[in-house]
Amino acid sequence: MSEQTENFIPYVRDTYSEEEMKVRSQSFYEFMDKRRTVREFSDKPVPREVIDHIIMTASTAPSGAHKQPWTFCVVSNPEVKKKIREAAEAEEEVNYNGRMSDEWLKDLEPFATNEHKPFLEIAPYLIVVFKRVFETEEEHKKKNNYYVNESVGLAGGFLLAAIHHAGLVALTHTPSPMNFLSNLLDRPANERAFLLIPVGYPADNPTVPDLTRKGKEDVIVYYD
Ligand code: IYR
Repeated sequence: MSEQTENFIPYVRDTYSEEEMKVRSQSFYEFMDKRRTVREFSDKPVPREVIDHIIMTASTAPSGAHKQPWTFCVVSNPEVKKKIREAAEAEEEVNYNGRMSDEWLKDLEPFATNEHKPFLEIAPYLIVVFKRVFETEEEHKKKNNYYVNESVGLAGGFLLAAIHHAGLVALTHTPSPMNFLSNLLDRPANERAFLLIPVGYPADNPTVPDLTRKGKEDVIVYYD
């Protein structure tokens, strides 16, 4: 065996017939198509084990040179949630009153968002996804991570799919700027906040905007 393959192991996977693949791919699509961003949460507790499973699913995402350049901070402490809400609302207040363009504000109208973020205190868990822009193994010695945004974006997608699969809901929240999260959660200098994701059960009878998704003719271009 060549040197390169010495530390390779057999890849084991589940296999399906073409017919099974068609059924599985369609039913997974239909399942994922039911995912919606929800802004109204219940405060009903969620078992921590579920959160662990969801995050470990996110952490199976591919990453540049398998550096897994992510840290998931899970906030359930009411005082910390309150501080996060206050800091996010302070930033959003500025966003909605001058920092966002008129076009941007118009584009957001269908979602009825505003600077008030009660979900940051109501949802039982806030998952704060941090990207790790580098690693420090020894003092003053930086080790590179690669394709950090792509890698953490993929992990975020896996996270949302796992939340949906567990039967919970999430809101992909990107208060900006987000550096207040590093301070409030006392994160090290190599980490930058990437996404803030409240997770939990939806409130009773939640509503979501009446959206449609692009069809396959709009998102797929085949080159046969
Ligand atoms: N960060 C703001 C504004 C906002 C921006 C986009 I683009 C959205 O899809 C939704 C909201 C907020 O969280 O309200």
